[in-house]
Amino acid sequence: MLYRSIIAFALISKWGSCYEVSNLTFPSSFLFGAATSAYQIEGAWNESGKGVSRWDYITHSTQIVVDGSNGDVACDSYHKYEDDIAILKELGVDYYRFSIAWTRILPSGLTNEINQDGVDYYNSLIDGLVEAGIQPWVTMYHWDVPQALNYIGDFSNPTFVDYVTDYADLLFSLFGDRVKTWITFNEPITFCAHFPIASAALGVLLPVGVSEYLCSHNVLRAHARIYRLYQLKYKYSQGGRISISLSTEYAEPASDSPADIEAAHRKLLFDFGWYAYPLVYGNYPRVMIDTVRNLSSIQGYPVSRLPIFTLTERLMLRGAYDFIALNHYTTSLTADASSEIKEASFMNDALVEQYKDPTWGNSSASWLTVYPEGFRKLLVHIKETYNDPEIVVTENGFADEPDEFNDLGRISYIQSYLSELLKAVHEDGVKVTAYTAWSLMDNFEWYNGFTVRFGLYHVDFDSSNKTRTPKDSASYYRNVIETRCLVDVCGE
Ligand code: PNW
Repeated sequence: MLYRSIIAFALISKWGSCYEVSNLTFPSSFLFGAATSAYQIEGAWNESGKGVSRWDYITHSTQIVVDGSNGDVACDSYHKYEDDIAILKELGVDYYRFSIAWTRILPSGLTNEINQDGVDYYNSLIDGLVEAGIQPWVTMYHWDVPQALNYIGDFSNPTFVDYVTDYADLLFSLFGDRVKTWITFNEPITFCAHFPIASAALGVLLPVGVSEYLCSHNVLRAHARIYRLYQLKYKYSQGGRISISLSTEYAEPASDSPADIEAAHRKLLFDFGWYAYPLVYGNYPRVMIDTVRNLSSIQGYPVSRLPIFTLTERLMLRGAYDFIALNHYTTSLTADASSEIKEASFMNDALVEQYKDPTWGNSSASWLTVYPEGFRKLLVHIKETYNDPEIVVTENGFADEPDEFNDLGRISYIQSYLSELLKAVHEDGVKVTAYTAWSLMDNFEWYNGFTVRFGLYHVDFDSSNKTRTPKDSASYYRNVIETRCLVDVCGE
């Protein structure tokens, strides 16, 4: 009780005004989890037969990570996974969402050579979780493409669809007896539409405006293949469920003008609908097809830069999900910018201008501003646009500075975002069934290296033990899971 009052007081003093937290409760069937990904935590980058991934290569051969760091050791979870299971138990989560490093199972990316040490590692982790009463939720691909496949163009190369389907088939056969929730890909918008810009720093000049769409097209084709493969070969005996984690910001109209309202809606269809529409309706959103076709023609391309699905692909895609998996962190104000045509790129094609509201709270990551109301609005948008699906939040979290143990910003973020989730469930009837905190512990934050932290647990990267210590947010989250309530006392 004392602890709760301290938090409430601290929030008031830090932000001046206090967000009113809901006193609704989480249904008993609602699941709570925490997430990580392989490259961000495992370390052991070249141990026990592991092959080289894109991220091993990027961090070793460029200056692109702000602090010059890499994931060579990170949290050393390859050796310390038992510590990870211990803190998951301490948190009381229902499940752990982690990813499998493709190159730890298949060093070259192809199934000609299976690395038994890698298989043993994930078996130990999965068995340990099951023994602890924690469901293993597995992401197959969280950005660490085998470098050998990166050389042949990764998702831009349609052959990639075959390779990743073979990899998925192997994962189902190895782990599907115990893994019942699968995520094929983590955030294609990030690795298809944001990485081409990063690739420029590597000297790889992808055809921007084309490559984002090609990549996503092949990711969707691969996802559908993997989903159908599971249905035919494994679903009956294993009984699991599959989705693809889609990251999206909420697009809040910058003004009440019809043009801005339409622009914000268009942006949601470009960001989330790009993937959700094919899965729910079997094709890209109409506005995307029309806009990219028109722009392509004005820009002198012979055909639309947005590829076309075959009829078979559309049939395979439609319904290829068992729930909607949503990664959500933040919101941007969105204004119409259709009067000016810029150079071809996915980012420009939505014909919007986006920026942040200065009244929103900040985090240590410039892109992550705090606007919990946007979360509820996004959930309602998904319910209304995509046939009232089951929604599983596969990531949500807050960035702060290294070594903040008294992490009030994170507590406030989790509290307010979960509060909006509760309102969406109880007042708007959105079927959200699970929430995943990003991240279980501090880890390698991609281009931000170790300068920005997302963990509920602190990791002492200077110690050889990589000691995990709960931050105050871990205690808060544990309390929420235990009481199913965000405040001192909840109503019915
Ligand atoms: C996710 N955005 O990436 C990733 O899945 C994680 O690996 C990562 O550590 C985490 O979020 C925190 O960054 C995102 O710009 C990157 O909205 C950018 C955005 C969202 C998610």
